[in-house]
Amino acid sequence: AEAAASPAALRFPPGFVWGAATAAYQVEGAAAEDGRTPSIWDTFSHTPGRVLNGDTGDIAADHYHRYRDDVALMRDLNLGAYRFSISWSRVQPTGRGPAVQRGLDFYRRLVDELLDKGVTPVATLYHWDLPQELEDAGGWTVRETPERFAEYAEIVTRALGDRVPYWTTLNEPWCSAFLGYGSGVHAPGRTEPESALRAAHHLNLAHGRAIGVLRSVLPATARTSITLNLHQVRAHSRSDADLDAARRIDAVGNRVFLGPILGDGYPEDLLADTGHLVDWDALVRPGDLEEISRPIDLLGINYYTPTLVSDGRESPDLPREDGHGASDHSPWPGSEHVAFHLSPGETTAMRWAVDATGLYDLLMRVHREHPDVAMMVTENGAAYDDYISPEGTINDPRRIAYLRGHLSAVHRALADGADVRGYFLWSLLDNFEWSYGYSKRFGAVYVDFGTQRRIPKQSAHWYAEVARDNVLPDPPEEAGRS
Ligand code: GBH
Repeated sequence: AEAAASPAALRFPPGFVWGAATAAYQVEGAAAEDGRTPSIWDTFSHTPGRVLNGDTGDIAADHYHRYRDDVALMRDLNLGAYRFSISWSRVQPTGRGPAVQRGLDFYRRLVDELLDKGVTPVATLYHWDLPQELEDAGGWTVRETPERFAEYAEIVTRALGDRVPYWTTLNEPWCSAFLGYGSGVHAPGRTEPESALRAAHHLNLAHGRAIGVLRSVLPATARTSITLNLHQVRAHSRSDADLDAARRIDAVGNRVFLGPILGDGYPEDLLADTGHLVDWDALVRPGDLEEISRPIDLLGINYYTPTLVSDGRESPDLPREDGHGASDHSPWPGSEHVAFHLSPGETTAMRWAVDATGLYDLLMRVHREHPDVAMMVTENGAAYDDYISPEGTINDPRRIAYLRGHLSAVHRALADGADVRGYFLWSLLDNFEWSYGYSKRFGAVYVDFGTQRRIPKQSAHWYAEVARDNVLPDPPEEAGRS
């Protein structure tokens, strides 16, 4: 087969999970319904100047009211799984105490609907929307928050744990800690290097404590995980200075989470790079590392673009950090003397370079360093300037090419031994893209935010065939059939 004249269609392993993902604040809307109170993202988006065009998640894609239609769409698109997140302040408006049943009921109905349509629910407990009351009490910089998170995890898993087979504690704690408390381009918009590092540790602790809760509440068959936005860090040259810049970003971008979660503790070089900013000995208490390293069943990985760095300070060819509000504050505490570069190749509407080798390299790196860790690609996708054609279709060949390239990278990693269990396209729907508001469309399904009408893009139809056949077909030019 390896000597075939034209590239063979790429078949995925039996049982490979094909899904699409969203997050509560990005799609639900219904911001003040059924007892929900503001999260840090409600406060942030309602603060002038924080989000492009003053957009908020008040209505978003109105998924809270349209989940039935959206699940029907998932079934029509042959999705095997739906990754969604739960809004903490919908379930526990103050972040403390008993649950609001009306809030929990939304997720009960959603899960019922998914199971009824044969779509596997994959739940994330926290995708960045901390109850504002907990932020007012110190947010992720204080040790109370991991305690509250463990209680919240218990409420949610007691309510839904018998019917949801996959659970993720946190989505991208790097963003919560370093964009939320470091560069301030995400909620709560704080720019305090020490707080960012404290937040990172407390997010790790929240994860570990929640894993303890999940393991005691959930049936043995349930799979637990955390999702990280691992950075595929590349040095701009082989100079010692540039290689060390890559090491520094790998430390505060990746190993700050991978180390403690996978049982190796905080890396020595991270402690050395950041020791002048935070007192690690006081921050990390006895027993913390044991909690954080509780075994997980899967490591979720979100990947969009590689991270190209050199030693230096100026990053002239990149948009200033991640977000609309350009920040003078670094999301890389202790590693400020690093310049970021645009990787070669074409870019998406986010001005992120399209480079699927980054995904391959990332999966293989985790596989090499932790051969026993099973992985799931929990987000991958691209924003483009989609528009409705006169025929009423949305033709997005560049998104199809992006998905094809990245899925071949996953296939190649599988062939080279990486244990990848599934793939979730970001996103099912166009949605509230954080500090970019509604200006960036990541959806496989187009959303007209005026009417809330959904129109599957060409990429959605393409992905539906991949999911149905468990095969990545040849590209049209090389398919050998006209
Ligand atoms: C994910 O975040 C989110 O989980 C999802 O909600 C979001 O909609 C989606 O991706 C698309 O953005 O600070 O210099 O490292 C991805 C967030 C974006 C964070 C790229 C790191 C790089 C800029 N990542 N960003 S930098």
